[in-house]
Amino acid sequence: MNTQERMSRLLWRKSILALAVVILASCFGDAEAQRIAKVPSKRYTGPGTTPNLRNIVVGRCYHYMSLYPATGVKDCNRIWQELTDAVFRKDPCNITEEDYQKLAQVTEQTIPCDKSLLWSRTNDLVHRYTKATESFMTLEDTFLGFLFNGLMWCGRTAGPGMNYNACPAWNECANNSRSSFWKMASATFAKASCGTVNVMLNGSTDGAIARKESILRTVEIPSMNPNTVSNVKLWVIDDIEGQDKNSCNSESLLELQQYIEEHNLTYSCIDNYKPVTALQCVENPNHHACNQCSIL
Ligand code: AVW
Repeated sequence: MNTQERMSRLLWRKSILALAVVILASCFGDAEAQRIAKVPSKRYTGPGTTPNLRNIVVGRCYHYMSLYPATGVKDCNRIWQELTDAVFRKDPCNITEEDYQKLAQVTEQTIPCDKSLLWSRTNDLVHRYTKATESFMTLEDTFLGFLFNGLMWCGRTAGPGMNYNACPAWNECANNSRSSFWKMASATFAKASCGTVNVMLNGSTDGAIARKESILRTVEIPSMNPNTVSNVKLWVIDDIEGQDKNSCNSESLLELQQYIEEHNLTYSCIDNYKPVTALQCVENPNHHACNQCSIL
């Protein structure tokens, strides 16, 4: 066999070997891909990530700064980046409040004393009230709350990006991407609150005035600083058409008072705070409770 023949045989062997390697690799690659595809992706019961989430969050960020210049200049793209860093490539049932700490830092805001308005079981009324008066601020009126209010999001373990098909519902797992976020945001707001902190409660609901597992009880009251919060003032508001099931001297309120005082905070309570009753009367002007003589 001459040199040329030996060279061509060597080349032929190398080509066969390379081909075998390619075929084997693609077989194993396919097998791996099929194995992954066969693992059933976990189904969550909540809706998936809100479509166009990035545009909504970044748009709200610029909108808030234009509405409230006192917010200062925030880096809206960095805020999006911190959200994705908190949830991308992670199990949506294993996201903690700590995962959102950087997001909390880049959205930091000074909360004016005496302006915080917390709430429990009054979601609709409290926000109608702060829109109408602008004299108080709920969590959803703060920069962080405004950015994410009403939105849904979760990542996926398979790679970067959001899961647009389904996300865990609020109670589906303890540390889910949505509930951990709102706990972190509520704690941040309560810690930053000072002076009198107001709380709007619903005097017409059955059962406890604030659920045992409510964010108000489990996160906000324990997060307030007794050195900077001078008073926790509860407003117990009855539905205009509803019954007066709870008032400041009800057992449920006295129990909440004790809980507040156990956290070294000072308590006060007012039934049917008139500015809120007046707002209820805008929509029910003929109701007997809206008679000028009864609200004045
Ligand atoms: P709430 P909180 N499923 O009226 O004190 C779905 O009792 O808790 O008031 N969503 C839930 C669930 C649940 N089981 N539990 C709570 N939520 C969410 C931040 C949901 O978005 C503010 F600063 C529901 O509308 C207030 O001071 C909301 O929690 C305080 O937390 C209200 O439940 C209100 O939370």
